Amino acid sequence: VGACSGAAMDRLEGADPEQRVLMEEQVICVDRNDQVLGPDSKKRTHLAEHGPILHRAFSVFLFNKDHEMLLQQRASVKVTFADYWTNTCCSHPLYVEEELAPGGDTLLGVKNAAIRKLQHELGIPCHTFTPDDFHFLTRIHYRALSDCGEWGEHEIDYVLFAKRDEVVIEPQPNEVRGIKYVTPDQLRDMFEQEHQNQIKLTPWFKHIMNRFGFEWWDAFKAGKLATHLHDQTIH
Ligand code: DMA
Ligand code: MN
Repeated sequence: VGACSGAAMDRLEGADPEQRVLMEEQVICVDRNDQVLGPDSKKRTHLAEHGPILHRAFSVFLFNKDHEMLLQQRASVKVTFADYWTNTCCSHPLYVEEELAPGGDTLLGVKNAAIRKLQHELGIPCHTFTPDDFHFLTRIHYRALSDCGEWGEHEIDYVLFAKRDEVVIEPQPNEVRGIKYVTPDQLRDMFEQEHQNQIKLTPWFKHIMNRFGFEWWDAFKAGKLATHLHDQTIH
């Protein structure tokens, strides 16, 4: 009876109540060309046994006045990649007009979602940013399973860079366990620590950094990010 009972079928049994509710959010399913297919729940799309199902996501990289990058350690109650260190803020635009393509502008939808989640995860007031403050670099299509193999990611991830001299941050404990600003050398040290199994870094963050991130970071510091913006290729 056990394995077939309703409770045992519920993959979120024992999960944090807030995270359980968030698993009902309707994310945007897309095809390999990032064309919208329709809504589906965060829960269904992230189950490994479903693929996971390809959906739209974003990754924000926020820098301070010295061009240090803000990292977060994901909360222990996150269903996927709990306790991993990662870039400033990641999530999914939702299947609502403001985050799909307001006025036909998909990128504006993604940026609106970024503003919403910077407040939700890090307590950065929504009025801190306007959509124009986010620089869109490129889209990355990737798939990765989380530790236990039951959950995973399969996304077209919009990479956004932003810089603010001063920002009010109040990490929300249900989402974020810790934060820190790092220089490129400090981040390279963290890559080394993860190599020695001392810390965990999310697969998308490692991939973005190794493929493009360090180069973009240098360009941003030199005021030369413009040549890297709005890449139409989905990598
Ligand atoms: C999902 O991030 C998005 C990427 C780019 C991995 P997440 O698991 O932090 O989403 P959420 O904060 O909505 O749980
Ligand atoms: Mn996802």
